[in-house]
Amino acid sequence: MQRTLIIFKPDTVQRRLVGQILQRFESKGLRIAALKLLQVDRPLGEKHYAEHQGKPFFEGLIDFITGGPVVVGVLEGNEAITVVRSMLGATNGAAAAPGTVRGDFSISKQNNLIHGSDSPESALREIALWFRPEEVVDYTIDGSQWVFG
Ligand code: DGI
Repeated sequence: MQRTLIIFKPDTVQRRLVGQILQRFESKGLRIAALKLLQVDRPLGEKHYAEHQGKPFFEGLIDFITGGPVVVGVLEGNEAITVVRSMLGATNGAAAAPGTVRGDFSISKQNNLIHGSDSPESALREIALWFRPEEVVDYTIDGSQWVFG
């Protein structure tokens, strides 16, 4: 069982697509371990995207992620990191395959709706950045043996 961080970026909230996309993750079998809506400030945005500091799109990316509230969550399941990344599709929505979240709902490189952690190390770092330990909840969903096998 693995945990991953997801962010419904400001474009998802503004376009009122949070419920529709969250539904995809739940239908896949992922369990919501944490979920909250918040306004991101620049220091938090810069920490989250620290690996992109210095790149030409960095300031625009921070303007974007702080441009309206986000919904951030932790999803848990078998190979959750890879499963979420493959459900999201390629970074550039214009190139993402149909059937993926970005392929179905985004036509932009920057406004690509959802962030998903890209490795176990990133997931640990990002979950600790966005959530206090007590905000990530351990519980069992009845019948989950039918989902996780
Ligand atoms: O892990 P991803 O979100 O798929 O992609 P990433 O970690 O390489 O980049 C983080 C975000 O930065 C991405 O979701 C959108 C933005 N980004 C990445 N490359 C570019 C970009 N934005 C612009 N405008 N141009 C880029 O080349």
